[in-house]
Amino acid sequence: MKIINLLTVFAFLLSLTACGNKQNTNNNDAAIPTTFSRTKETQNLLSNLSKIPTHGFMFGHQDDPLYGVTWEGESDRSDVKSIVGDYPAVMGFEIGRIELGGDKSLDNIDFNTMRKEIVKQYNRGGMITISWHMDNPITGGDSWDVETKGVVTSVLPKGENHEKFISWLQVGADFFSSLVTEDGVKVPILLRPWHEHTGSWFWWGQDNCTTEEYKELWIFTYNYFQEQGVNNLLYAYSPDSHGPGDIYMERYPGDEYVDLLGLDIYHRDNEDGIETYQNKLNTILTFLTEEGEKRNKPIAVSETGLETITIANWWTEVLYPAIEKYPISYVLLWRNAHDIPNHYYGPYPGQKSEEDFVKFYNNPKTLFLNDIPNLYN
Ligand code: BMA
Repeated sequence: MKIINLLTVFAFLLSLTACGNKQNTNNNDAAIPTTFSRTKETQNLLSNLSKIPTHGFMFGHQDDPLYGVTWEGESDRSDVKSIVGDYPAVMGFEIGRIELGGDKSLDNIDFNTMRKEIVKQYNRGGMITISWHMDNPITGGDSWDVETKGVVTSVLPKGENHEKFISWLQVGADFFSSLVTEDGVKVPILLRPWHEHTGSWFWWGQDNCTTEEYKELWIFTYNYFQEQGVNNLLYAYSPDSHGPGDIYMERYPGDEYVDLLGLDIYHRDNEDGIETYQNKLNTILTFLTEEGEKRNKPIAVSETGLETITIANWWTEVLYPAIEKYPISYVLLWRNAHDIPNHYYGPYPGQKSEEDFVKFYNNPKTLFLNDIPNLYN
């Protein structure tokens, strides 16, 4: 554990609150259930997420315990841990293609293995977030298949694929409900449904549905999980980096359906793109800081990274200065693929930014697994 102020941790623990059911006060929409419930641990996670920025921000990595640049499926291994001796505080998992009912995700991960790793991360005291690149229910293509328009229309009530869509959501609901520890605790998950919708590369993206349809898609999904008793989910809204303000909020489904304001933003074009990346982070995180305060919601960089980390001091000179002044609860780096050459965003032993990552880790504001207070009490 790095040296963090123990008094602050103590104050943090004292300030934890537990909440039960919450009444929904919006009476205008008949589709909204009048009450919803969350497990105690899930509600505690939400309260604790808002308090994390007092200490710094959590470090997260997608698929961290499942594989790394040169390995796959080795128990307790992690590229991040290989370098700094500690796991990321946040681990992201991807359930794309679970809807088809098969054993493996679109990234070839067995869902039973994924379930085990999710429960393990919870037992370690870490946080879990899940993304879902759902296939295109009209064409059977993947979520990037946007040639056929009207996919969202087709899955909404009255659409020709509505029943199919419900059956797909149900597979997800069953998976979330199956994330249970040996002691019977349901593992809290921060779900990021219908992410990066301000771009148009997914069938639920900007040019592929209307604002009203997008909101309906979100609210339908939320209500469906509620109705199925999935009470271990928090919901992250995570647009891509298409401008702040109006663009970010245009399709926001409403405060009652969102728990965290996220941002998916990548550093592209290597050295040439440093300024663009940092400026965008600054602009959008300034906006999110205000919105988060106004709406009483935690904020986060829900996906980021520079593919192949071509800049040796990227962690301390590019990423850190662009995010450290904002009250983000976490930053999540995208995956270290083992089967796609050069598709990695986290460090690994021998990678050129390794030393700089150790510096980043040693900064008291970057919180890894051993640095975080209990998230679930
Ligand atoms: C993308 C890429 C793909 C992957 C998808 C879902 O950003 O990493 O290779 O299939 O995420 O994990």
